[in-house]
Amino acid sequence: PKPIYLKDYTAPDYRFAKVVLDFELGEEVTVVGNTISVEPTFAAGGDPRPLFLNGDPTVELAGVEVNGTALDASAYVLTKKGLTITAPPAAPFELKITTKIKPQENTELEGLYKSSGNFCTQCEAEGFRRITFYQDRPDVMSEFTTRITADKAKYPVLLSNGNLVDSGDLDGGKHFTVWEDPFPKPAYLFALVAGDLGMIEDKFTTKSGREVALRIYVEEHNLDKADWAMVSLIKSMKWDEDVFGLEYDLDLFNIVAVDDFNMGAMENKSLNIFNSRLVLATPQTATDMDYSAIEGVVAHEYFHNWTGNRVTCRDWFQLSLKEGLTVYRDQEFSADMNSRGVKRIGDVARLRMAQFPQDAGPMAHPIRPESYIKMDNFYTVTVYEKGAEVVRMYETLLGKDGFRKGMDLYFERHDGQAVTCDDFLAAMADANGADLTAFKPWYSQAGTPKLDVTTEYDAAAKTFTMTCTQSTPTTPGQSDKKPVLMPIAVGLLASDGSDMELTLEGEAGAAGETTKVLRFSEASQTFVFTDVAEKPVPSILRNFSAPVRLSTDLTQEDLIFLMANDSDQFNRWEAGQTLTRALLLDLVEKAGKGEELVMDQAIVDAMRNIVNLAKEKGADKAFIARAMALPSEGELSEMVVPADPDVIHAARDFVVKTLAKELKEELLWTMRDNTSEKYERDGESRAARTLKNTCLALLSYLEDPEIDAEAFRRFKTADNMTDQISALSALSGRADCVEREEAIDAFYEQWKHDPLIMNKWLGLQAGASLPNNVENVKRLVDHPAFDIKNPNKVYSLVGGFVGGTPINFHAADGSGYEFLGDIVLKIDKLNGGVAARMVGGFTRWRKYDEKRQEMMKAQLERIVKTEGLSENVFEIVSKSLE
Ligand code: DPP
Ligand code: ZN
Repeated sequence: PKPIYLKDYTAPDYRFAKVVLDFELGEEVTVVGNTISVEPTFAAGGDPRPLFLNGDPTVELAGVEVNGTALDASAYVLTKKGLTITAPPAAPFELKITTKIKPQENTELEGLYKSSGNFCTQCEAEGFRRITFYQDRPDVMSEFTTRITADKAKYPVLLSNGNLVDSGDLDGGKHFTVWEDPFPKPAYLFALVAGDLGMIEDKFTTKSGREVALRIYVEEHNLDKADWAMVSLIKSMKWDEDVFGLEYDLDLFNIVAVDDFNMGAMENKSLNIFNSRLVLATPQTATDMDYSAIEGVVAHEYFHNWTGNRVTCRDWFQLSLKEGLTVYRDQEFSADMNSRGVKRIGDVARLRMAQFPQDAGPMAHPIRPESYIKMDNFYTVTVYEKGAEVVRMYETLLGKDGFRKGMDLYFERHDGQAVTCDDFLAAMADANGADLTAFKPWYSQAGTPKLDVTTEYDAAAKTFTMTCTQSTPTTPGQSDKKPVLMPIAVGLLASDGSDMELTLEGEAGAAGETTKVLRFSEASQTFVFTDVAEKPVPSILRNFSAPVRLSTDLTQEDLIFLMANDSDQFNRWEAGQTLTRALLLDLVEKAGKGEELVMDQAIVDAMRNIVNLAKEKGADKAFIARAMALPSEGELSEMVVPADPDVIHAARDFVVKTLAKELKEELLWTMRDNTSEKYERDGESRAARTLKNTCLALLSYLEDPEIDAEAFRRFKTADNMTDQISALSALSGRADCVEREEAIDAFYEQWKHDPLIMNKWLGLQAGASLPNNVENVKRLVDHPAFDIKNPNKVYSLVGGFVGGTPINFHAADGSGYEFLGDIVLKIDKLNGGVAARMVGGFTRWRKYDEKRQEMMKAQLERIVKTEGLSENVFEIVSKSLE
């Protein structure tokens, strides 16, 4: 397979003004008519230019006509990759392609496929070419009309993008609908659904008075589970008007939930298709985390209507233009709907856990990648989450109003266009008269920048000096890195814990400013604060103002002080993380040498203070729960070379157990004090629930039969999924827990009819730190609750195992590696995209000791040599071996 390069981009020679699709849906064969109004974009005269249409081996070509006349086979060339019309007419013409496809055999779940007996589509990034031959590239935008014909009894609901303009019954028990989408769009936003579905309906009136019908389609038996998605949709529509002035632009907005879906959801114009796990929720079946995810993703896909659909990407290298921006928008939405600080902490924790490792490994790529073999492999945490951080930095640098001005100009300039990340940067810069040249490397450089800050207080001059140094580590194919403009938000704390007013040397200070954003753009730079009355404790990188690895000269004492006093909630959490991370790394080193482990009392005390905050009136319990969570084994393994998962596990386990022992009384008290009689879903109740379950999780480390018995009681009496799964989790992590099996079996019996809950059941067992857990996981592969064709099941069981406790995936005998190697090859035969995500477990093989390296590498080599491997897996594996 050959890579495609950004530097090779050229604009298309042909424009597609209009497309009329005609689907004849069948059980054996589906026939697709595709009539395109083609217009050359080059000047008349000269040699004819070939028209290349992407295709796929699963699509059978049944006819090609130009202006109503069938083309002779000598006038086109058909290959596995597509169809080339060698010498099309020089003037606008009508091209008609007829294809035959078999959606019922489509296990890749890209293009048109079947899920639970219904037809649905997924076309991003390159799925449309699995339906018909087309210029399947986002800079070809077209007006679509779609006619769908199908059996009426089996498929009473027939949907596509835009407005319903015609429908009716046909002979032979069939019926049809015709849909027209007035907004030109790339093929990746095309969607079709045909099925037997129930629907809930609501409406929203936009601020300029358009009445929009909102419909959510689900399988009939799930009709009671769609309300939260509807509430989330309505809140999103309102928020986008209030915050960005962006209104919805059609009279109908549909969401359809399907069980078999590679991604989370898809923003097809006016017909969003969702993985059912991001739509369906009742308190009994979904956790608080599921509710938040639904809220965030419904918003995300809705927000794409402007950032993605109205303004789309010129080419797939620009993916972050829509994804980074839309993730930023959904993060802000969720922050406004919930607790802002806690949301930020969660997002940064995720960035660190998933994106930093990617940026440090063989798959490291800039948020605007330079090449790909399979675009599906670049729907990454880097493009999404780091991309969102980059968008957030504009906001931090330009201010909220400046950012809004930039957004307004972006839409003013580019509505209806397919554009690039450079266009976005230009709109931000031009709207604010700002020079953002030094910001550009964020788009082109991979790797997480390192930021070092040292400080000095001069008591006589009353100055506080910060010296900042930056460097970005070498990443594959990129050794020469430039310094990059990053905003560093800083506060200075006085000895009473209050924020000082800040004046920066050479700058007029705004009165009362207590957080300053430093514009740091050189390799090294010094910033001086003046009129600093006493030696401050600096709070650096407030709200995580840049996605970097920060190191400072803060002492343990400073960190404990910040934990207690920082007005920036993110940095209060961060101080605790920095403190415990240092302790854990120290213990990892000691454990590695076989030395005795001793707990630092200062940290026990600091943790005790955090737990005790829960007693205060108005305590932010969601924050407390967050602050109680220690850096994960995965995060720690990123910081140790070579990483020994057993040693890291032992050190972290020691710390958690010691904390549980030392704080047992406080934890028990807090758990019970936050246990409510009855389930409620308001923010306060959710926060109390999180805190209670965090306490329970810690207490379960005590291996105390009384606590196990209490967890079991909680498991049996829970009136909601959050509590039930938390109690089950507390019971299922240890082999010696007597209630373990009983609880796992009872949960299965209770919920085996619900595939989404079975995902939780599989995931929980897969990630457990039981000795030799790989054997359990192998048994579960053969369990009726598992289905290798369903992405959610694979993500839960295989993903849960690989991403769960590292001691099992990285078991010293290589059994975890062998399991992953075997199952990746099986999945790859069905769905290359899903297999590629799973094989990612091997990408960081160089981080481990020699023996593990050898075993992981052997798996990678075995996989890459396999005949018939998908391009998806080939790309990830070959890059890992480079
Ligand atoms: N549907 C995916 C998302 O919204 C890809 N666009 O991120
Ligand atoms: Zn998206």
